[in-house]
Order: sequence, then C-alpha cells, then structure tokens
Amino acid sequence: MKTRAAVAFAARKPLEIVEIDLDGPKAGEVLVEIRATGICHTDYFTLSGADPEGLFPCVLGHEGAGIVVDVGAGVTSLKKGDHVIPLYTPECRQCKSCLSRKTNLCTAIRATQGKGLMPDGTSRFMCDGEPVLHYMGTSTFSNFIVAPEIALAKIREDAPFDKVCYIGCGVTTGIGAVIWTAKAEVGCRAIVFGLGGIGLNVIQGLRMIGAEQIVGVDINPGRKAIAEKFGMTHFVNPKEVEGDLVPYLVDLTGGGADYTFDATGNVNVMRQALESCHRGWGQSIVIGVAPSGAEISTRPFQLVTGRVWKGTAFGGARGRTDVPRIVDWYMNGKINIDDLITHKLPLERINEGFDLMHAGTSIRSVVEF
Ligand code: NAD
Ligand code: 022
Ligand code: ZN
Repeated sequence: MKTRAAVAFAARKPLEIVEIDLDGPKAGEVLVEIRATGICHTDYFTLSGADPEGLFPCVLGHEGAGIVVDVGAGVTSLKKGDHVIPLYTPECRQCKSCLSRKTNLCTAIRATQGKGLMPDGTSRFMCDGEPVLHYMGTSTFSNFIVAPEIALAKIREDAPFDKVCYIGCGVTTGIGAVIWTAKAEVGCRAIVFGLGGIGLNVIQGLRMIGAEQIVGVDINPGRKAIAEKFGMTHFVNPKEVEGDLVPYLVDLTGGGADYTFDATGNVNVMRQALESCHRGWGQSIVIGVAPSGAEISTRPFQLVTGRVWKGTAFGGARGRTDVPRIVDWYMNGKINIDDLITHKLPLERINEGFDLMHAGTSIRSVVEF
C-alpha cells in the first residue's frame, strides 16, 4: 500500500512529505494508521546528524497514537479497530529483562530496532524501489506504519489521539521517572532541572504522589507560570542566583532534596542535580539524553556520603502494562496533558514544529494526520 510520510532522506535536511510504499504486516506484526504524533528532541537529534546510530533515509517519530488496520499471522493480543500507542521500549514479557522485574528495557527486538529494521531484519518502507528505514521501532511521522505486536500498547477507544500521543514518550517518561524510577513518596522534597516537555511532567508526577516541596530550575523565565500551574512550589532561575547554585538549592530544600531530576540533557546540570541531593539518601535521576561522547563527573565523596545517581528510559514504564493506565489517568482527570500541547500542525508543516522546539516557544507540537 501507499502511505504519506515525512521522510528524512539525509542528515541536516528538512523532512520531505512524500508518498512511500508500505508492505503489509508479517507474522507477529501489526499495521497501524497513525492519527497523531508529537515532535520530540530525539527526532531532531537524529536528523541533525549528531546521533552516531542515526541511519538514513528513515521515517522519524516515536510519540504517536492510532488505530489497528490489519494484523499479521499469529497476532493474538490485538485486532482490527483497536486503538494503540506505539512503544519505542517494547514489552515482550518473555526475555530475561522483562522476567527480571528489575528493568523495563526489553531486549527481544533491540538489535534490529537499533538498525532501523523489523525483527526479521528487513524494512517495510520503500521509496522509488529503495528501502527506507524505520526509527525506534515506531516511525510515527508516517500515516501508516507496521510495528511488532510487542511494541504496541492497547488503549481505550474514547481517548483523543491528538492528546494521548504524548503518552508515547514525554508524559510517561516524566511521570514514570517519579513513580517507577525514583519511587518518590508522599511528603518528599524534590528539585526538577529543566521545565520543558519532560520536566513539567516530572512536576505533575510529583504533585500526584503528594510531594511536599517541588522546586523547578530553568534558565527560561517563561517556564515559571506553566510550571506553577502543574504543581511547582518554588522557581529558581540559575542566572539570577548570586554565587553557586548548589548551596542555594541545598539551603532552599533544608539540607538537600530527597529526589532531583535532570530533564535538560546537560552534563553540568546533571552534576548540579546530584550534588543538590540530601546527604545520606538523596537520589538523582538522569532523564536528559546528553550529546554523544559526553561524560558526567562528580567527586566520589558525593556517592560515599550516600547520594545515589540513577538513570531512566521511558520513565521505567513497562509499555503494554503501564501506558494504558496512564491513558486512564488522563481520561479520569488525574493528569493534565492539554495545557502542554501548545501547537498543532498538519503533516505538511512538520518542519515548523522543529523550529518551535528550538526557539523554546512550544512545550509540545502535535502533528495530526
Ligand atoms: P525541552 O527543550 O522542552 O526542555 C528543556 C528545558 O531545559 C528548557 O526549558 C530549557 O530552558 C531548560 N534548560 C536548558 N539548559 C538549562 C540549564 N543549564 N539549567 C536549567 N534549565 C536548563 O526538552 P524536553 O522535551 O523536556 O526533553 C528534556 C530532555 O529529556 C532531552 O534531553 C530529551 O532528549 C530527554 N528525554 C529522555 C527520555 C528518556 O527516556 N530518558 C525520554 C524523553 C526525553
Ligand atoms: C525519547 N528519548 C529521548 C527523547 N525521547 C529516549 C532516547 C533514548 C532512550 C530512551 C528515550 C534510551 C535509553 C536507553 C536506551 N534508549 C537503550 C535501550 C536498550 O539498549 O535496551 C534507547 C531506546 C531506543 C533506541 C535507542 C536508545 C532506538 O530504538 N534506536 C529505548
Ligand atoms: Zn521522545
């Protein structure tokens, strides 16, 4: 069949909206009509050429929602008409990682996914007779995709695609970092560095679990008002702090935070986040993805005195299990997504979404098909 898609033909070139060919689903695979997709940093990171694993031509996008159109042989958990969110972190429930219950990093299809291929080692996308690669197993910048059954979360049918697509990455990463990675508890004090599409979801996760103090740190003063709406209790602009930021934050939190979160991807900020944790028990969660080759550092004394450095992928969420629950939280009014979707664009204007992200004008731009 044919599908309309925004194709990345090469690094550092704008996406091109073209009709490409899509093969039907093979065994264990599902054909999905994508109805909406968010635009996230990793898509740009790959397009910019800075991602050493980036391969071209490919169809980017990893934050989508849509409807099952057809299923391949052996697919049992999904049927035509089901509403789904594609998962860049699949959940096979059979690999060593899934069975460990200690991580969400399912390994069942990791090797082929990283190469832009389906589990059988081939691509379903073609353009002018040449294969076009998949991306993160999702490729949600295409109106139709083929994805493995284990990389699709079935969600309720009354959930609006143009909102719940954001649960495919940003919402789950931010809220999950609080509840599954940090396992933060009621009454805790926390600091969130970076109040963008991820950090604001960390803030609403902290409010949800009943944090006592939620400090937000951002160099963009324009983020203060929206962060307050989502539950931030104190705002700190590092540019306005006299002297070092870390002692200022330690003082503000009465000796350091129980939990800190980096949602900037800046390694200097990651160090500040660790060092503003409370001595003896504070935990710092790295969410931001740093430029390739970057390194983090601190004095070992920081760890010897009981601070803990952790990282999270997709908020530690087990996609097929946890994503449908987050959709329920949204539908029951427990979490706010609407106010974070600041821009909506048709596919033809997807490149403008990248510009809005860079200018800091948008929190999330969503493309509707
Ligand atoms: P964003 O651009 O919307 O937000 C980043 C915010 O950080 C901005 O508001 C910016 O002003 C602020 N900032 C920049 N430098 C700062 C500094 N020195 N001190 C304080 N604030 C600073 O980005 P986002 O969509 O929120 O994504 C944040 C990071 O999370 C990215 O690195 C992204 O790749 C990563 N991410 C990770 C995962 C995961 O699973 N680990 C998932 C999604 C996104
Ligand atoms: C999503 N991310 C950033 C912005 N939006 C993001 C990027 C990378 C990861 C998670 C979220 C990530 C963390 C750890 C891994 N990845 C490795 C997982 C593993 O090895 O099992 C990651 C993932 C997918 C891909 C690359 C890296 C890919 O499909 N290319 C989950
Ligand atoms: Zn993302």
